[in-house]
Amino acid sequence: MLPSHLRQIAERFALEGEYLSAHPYGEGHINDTLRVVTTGGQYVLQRISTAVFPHPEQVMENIENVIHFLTQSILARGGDPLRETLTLVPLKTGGTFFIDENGDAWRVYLFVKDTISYNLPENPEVFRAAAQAFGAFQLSLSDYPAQTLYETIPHFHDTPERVRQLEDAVARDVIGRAAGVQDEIAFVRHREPFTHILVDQLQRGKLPLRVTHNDTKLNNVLMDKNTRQGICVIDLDTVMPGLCAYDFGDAIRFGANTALEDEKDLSRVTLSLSMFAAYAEGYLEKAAHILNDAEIDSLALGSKMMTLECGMRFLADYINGDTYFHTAYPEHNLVRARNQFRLVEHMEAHMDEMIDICRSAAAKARAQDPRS
Ligand code: ADP
Ligand code: GN1
Ligand code: MG
Repeated sequence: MLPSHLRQIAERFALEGEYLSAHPYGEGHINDTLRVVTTGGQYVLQRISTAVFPHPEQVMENIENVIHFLTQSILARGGDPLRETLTLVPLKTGGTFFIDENGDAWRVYLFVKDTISYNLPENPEVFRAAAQAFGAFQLSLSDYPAQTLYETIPHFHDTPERVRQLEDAVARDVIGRAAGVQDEIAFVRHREPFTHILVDQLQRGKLPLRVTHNDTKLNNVLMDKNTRQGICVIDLDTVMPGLCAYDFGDAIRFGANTALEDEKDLSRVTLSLSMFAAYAEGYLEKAAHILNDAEIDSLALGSKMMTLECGMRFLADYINGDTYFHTAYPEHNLVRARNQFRLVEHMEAHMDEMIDICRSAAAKARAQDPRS
């Protein structure tokens, strides 16, 4: 439930002009997002979910520092930071967020105008443009001191830990839903050994820890309305140390699915290899020069890993009584989980092709100058 005094909340921030309106905006599953219009401009007002992010002050400190770092690199290349990264609007009393009487945190960003965010890429070119934006984001943050970032959600993409969380949900079975989802639980248990592959390679030093976004779904990049280029990577709450396979994989999970992630008709859920190739080419065009060969081969595995992991997170949330993701109806999380598991099966059938596509795209990108 949104509070009725949105105007008072918005007016605590240094907005230009007089407050006119605030309306729910976007399709995010975690925060509450509102578009605020004043006589002087437009803003995004967000309530950060403190159930998801128990330390909003750490989330905000990460974001302030990452935005500052990105701003320097955007200015160095002659870009426009007001359009190419998020801009926090301070409180009139200073600081970038406040905690309300319920313990919820609020913040305001400038609204990046003349942009669109997609929930399904309308063609491979849109997806390639998103990939270039996320690849450039990865590249820009490659010199960021990763150890200075807070882990805003510990073990966020630690997939074996996500299996344990699912098993814990099944064991507690708080609202008696586990009996009805035995096939889905078995699907995950059968793949438990696979969930260790990336974290093992990280532990053995084959895959380096990088600063990653960790939530690279298509609607977390704003595209220019006219040029359809990806201009601004948003939703920076989960920027923290991670693997490039997480960022690549999560983007594929969402955007190379031929259906929305909550499509009920599973016959519509397949992996689009042309979307996959467009994303691999766009991402690697920007990032191939900083990735090692093991990382290139981890991208296809990461796609399956993120899809399986997201499916088990939806399933665990369904069993837990829908306490984490926003849902629109009682079976919503189960529908999402089944959808993700179907996509996993398609990825398993095409894994060799996915790996080959990434290798070819990396070879092509490495033969070119990354600045061209
Ligand atoms: P969530 O964590 O809930 O996904 P987001 O930060 O991704 O929240 O915001 C939800 C949606 O709001 C985005 O997908 C995007 O469409 C829109 N949005 C967020 N920030 C901005 C912004 N600064 N300018 C324009 N649109 C934005
Ligand atoms: C959430 O915040 P949003 O809607 O961009 C979630 C992601 C999931 C995604 C599934 C902090 O992303 O991890 O992959 O839903 N974000 C968080 O759609 O848990
Ligand atoms: Mg989002």
